[in-house]
Amino acid sequence: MFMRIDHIGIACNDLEEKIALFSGLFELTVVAREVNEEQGVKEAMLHIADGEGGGSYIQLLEPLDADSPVGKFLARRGEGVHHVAFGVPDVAGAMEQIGAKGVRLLDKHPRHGSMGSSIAFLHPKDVGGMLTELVQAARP
Ligand code: CMX
Ligand code: CO
Repeated sequence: MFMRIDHIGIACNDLEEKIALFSGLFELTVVAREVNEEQGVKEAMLHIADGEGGGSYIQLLEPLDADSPVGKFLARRGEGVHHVAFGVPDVAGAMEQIGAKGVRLLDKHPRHGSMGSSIAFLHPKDVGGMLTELVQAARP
């Protein structure tokens, strides 16, 4: 079902500061910057590698407001790893397959993710405490 790790999402108080940190430490390049109102984030994707059906990235996330998922996470736990995203060939199919196993889907339908992808989230409490994102990358 999973083809690769698409990205690790990191919650940040200050996006520009963390872009400078990660790109400096690991020699990574920012390949996309977006505001995703629906997800309540301002974000940057730092490219690691290309792979089957899409690439691998670090996703840096600054909340647009305190009430958003990342805003609440920062208030409760502080900066750090917020979620892990896995590449799938068909996000709607993966949602159906995983939902049938009793995992709570946080999205009824796939939503818009970074760089034209389609995404959906699984409840962390049903995945060993890991907030999990499914990603179907945009067609090249
Ligand atoms: N990782 C692991 N556990 C988490 C978590 C996270 N990121 N966020 C919350 N939790 C835990 C809480 O600690 C809480 O556990 P306890 O009951 O043991 O304290 C439990 O989940 C439920 O918490 P809650 O108070 O209901 O939490 P929220 O209202 O903040 O909702 C969640 C949590 C996961 C349902 C919500 O953040 C969500 O729907 N996330 C999906 C969307 C998202 O995260 N978008 C931003 C990223 C966008 C992108 O990647 O493009
Ligand atoms: Co993500």
